[in-house]
Amino acid sequence: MTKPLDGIKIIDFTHVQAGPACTQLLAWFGADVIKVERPGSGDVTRNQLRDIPDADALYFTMLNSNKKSLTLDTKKPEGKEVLEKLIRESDVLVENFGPGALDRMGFSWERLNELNPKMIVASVKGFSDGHHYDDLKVYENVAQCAGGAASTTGFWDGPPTISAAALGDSNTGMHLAIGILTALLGRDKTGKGQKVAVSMQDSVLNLCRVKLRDQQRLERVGYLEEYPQYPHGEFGDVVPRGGNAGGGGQPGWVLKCKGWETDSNAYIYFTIQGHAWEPICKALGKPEWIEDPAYKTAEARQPHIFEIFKTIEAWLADKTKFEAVDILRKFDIPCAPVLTMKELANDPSLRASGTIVEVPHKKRGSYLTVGSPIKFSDMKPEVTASPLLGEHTDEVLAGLGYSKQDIFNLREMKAV
Ligand code: CAO
Repeated sequence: MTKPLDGIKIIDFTHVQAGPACTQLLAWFGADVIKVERPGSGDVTRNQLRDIPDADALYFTMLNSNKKSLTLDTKKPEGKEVLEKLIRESDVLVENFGPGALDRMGFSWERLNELNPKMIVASVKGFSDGHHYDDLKVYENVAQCAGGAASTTGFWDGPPTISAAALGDSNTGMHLAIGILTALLGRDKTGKGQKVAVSMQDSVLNLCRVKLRDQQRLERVGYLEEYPQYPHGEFGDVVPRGGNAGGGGQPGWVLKCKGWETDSNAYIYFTIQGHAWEPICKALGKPEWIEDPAYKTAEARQPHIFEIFKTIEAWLADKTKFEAVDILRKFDIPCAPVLTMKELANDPSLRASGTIVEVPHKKRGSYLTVGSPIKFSDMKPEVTASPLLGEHTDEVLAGLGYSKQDIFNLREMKAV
């Protein structure tokens, strides 16, 4: 089956997570992604947090499926020459080195554009070009702090908190993928490549959009009625941390279910959607609340929303999180069990949809990974194993016109 990105050749000069997540997505959709790695060591994640000695770590395998691996020392003149050949026949180069590293290697945007004016050059950096922090190296949690996520996550009486979701890394990679696809469409019209740049700070902030909304509301009216601080607590002049409150107009909270005393994930998320108040009362066996003026409107409920949550918890006390959701779904109440990684890994629906996939690997046996979260009617992205270090070096070099002897010589010079 042909895939939409078949024929698009991508030089994947990325490492760790932000860049690899982007190029992996493009590889699933058919692009020929050639990961360029330093001979002998490769992407640092091959060795990070290994669970099997001598086999690539899951951190690497789960972010580099469907790619080829070419080892190349791009600081050596012979390595630069190979890279230049590859650049001349590629459509996209993606990189997420520290600030200035590509320039220091001799591959500035101007030089790349000169070598191949049709090529799209896509970069991830911690901060955008020209930002007063644009010289900083950045990892996930740093970006979550710089992009507004940490100051607005967690509980009001605790410190700023990091989300487990990779808002700084994979999220930035997804933004970059959108930028690359847009630039490819643009190139169809203009025939020209361009530079696509995404910063981790900007990508986190893009996902914290509603918190910037709240900052402006707070400055105008002095309070935020959907936060737990309202109406009994105090507001300062910055958006506070709201614990597990719902982010929009629908109050919600994480509520204890049967077994919470021993199972730290025996919880559901319960949303009190305004227009679902009547079914909520029916589901909870509280029909008297439907017309009670103290409960009837969202405004009336807010001052004692935590008492309402307590009543719901009393109703949940003899129901597991799954039993509770099975009852509440019949009343059309937005809710879900708090699922653990173990439950997700074994979820039959996620296996059937290809969101959780088991991938055979030459050295590991097989590993679980998250497949494409994007589903298409005319294409099923297949996930294939991540490459071993340098697995495709000979194949890629031969494709560039290097003879067996040339390849031998490059190896002798430790350029590949
Ligand atoms: N051959 C020869 N040299 C190579 C090479 C190759 N194939 N691939 C990389 N290198 C060199 C680079 O040229 C660079 O050398 P110099 O610093 O001497 O110019 C060096 O390896 C890589 O530097 P780096 O700054 O990218 O690596 P680091 O481990 O010090 O920093 C990170 C890692 C992630 C903090 C940094 O790359 C960064 O800030 N990237 C941008 C933001 C980003 O994507 N962060 C998310 C990472 S996911 O959590």
